Amino acid sequence: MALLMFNPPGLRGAEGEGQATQFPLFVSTWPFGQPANELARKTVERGGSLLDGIEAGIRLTEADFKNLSVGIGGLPNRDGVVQLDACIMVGRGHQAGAVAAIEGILHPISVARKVMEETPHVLLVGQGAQDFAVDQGFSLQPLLTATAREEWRKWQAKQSDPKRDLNHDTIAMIGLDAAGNLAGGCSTSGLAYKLPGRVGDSPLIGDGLYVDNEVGAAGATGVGENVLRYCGSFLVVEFMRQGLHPQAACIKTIERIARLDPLGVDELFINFIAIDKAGRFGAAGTGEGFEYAVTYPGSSEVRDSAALSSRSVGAIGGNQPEPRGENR
Ligand code: SD4
Repeated sequence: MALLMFNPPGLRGAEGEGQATQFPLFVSTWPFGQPANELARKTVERGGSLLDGIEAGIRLTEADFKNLSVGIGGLPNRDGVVQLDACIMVGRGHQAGAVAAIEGILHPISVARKVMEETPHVLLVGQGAQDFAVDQGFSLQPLLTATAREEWRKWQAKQSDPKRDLNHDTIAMIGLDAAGNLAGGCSTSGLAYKLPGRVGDSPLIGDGLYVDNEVGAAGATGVGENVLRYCGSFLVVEFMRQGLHPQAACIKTIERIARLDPLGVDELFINFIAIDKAGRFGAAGTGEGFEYAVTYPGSSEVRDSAALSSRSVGAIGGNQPEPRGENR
């Protein structure tokens, strides 16, 4: 397998750039993570906790109907129903909450937080998740926008595979406060036109998100099937535990997955962000074009991630029937 091409910003990051000098630090996926980060930072500056910041930032993205892959406006499943996935995690106490395939609730990230704080459980799914949300005072509302319905109708007319190339817009956000505590959250409508009930990496602890208060935090975006078969975010954190810079840990995780997976690096379509306890940060994707947002007092910017393949971000993935190529 032909490994690997790195773009220069990625290499520079891996060699030591990417260090917050003030806190809180928030890092999230994609350029739309920047306003989410900035709201998160303001929330903490106004006296909120790190988790309050993560929740507030992700809620901003969930409420943006122009984002076709998170919250309202998210593209629906095969049957035209928007099913959302989210999780939240705090390093201190190693607590987590999540919801998957929840319908009719605008802010799954806040329901995930309620699961963490109000129940002895970690993950609620489907009808049970919705019933819990309603019990907690969340109101039900339609999430399928006219634009998303139109896209779904076009897809129905084509009867193509679940769409995996358009909406790489999941938000994963990770943060570090001045006391050295970490937290994170992740929210998505998942792959467009997925089978009803399909759950990706995003709400699964260790896959779409992982926070370890001794080491760091990581989050993922891309084709969930290619992350959750490898415990992707957990692996990033474990590589940081071994001493790697967050960006090098993201790169090494993708190399590991690309080595094992029949799809190979060009067709995995996965991306990771990471921060460590010292405030260093980085990101890597299989293809070119994955950007991430980094915000801390005095600085807020969108950065290029390292890329391991010259293919652009796009997607198709999942379990493959037969290994292809050498050593697979
Ligand atoms: C999923 N990882 O459900 C999500 C989709 C995504 O950018 O991240 N899109 O597989």
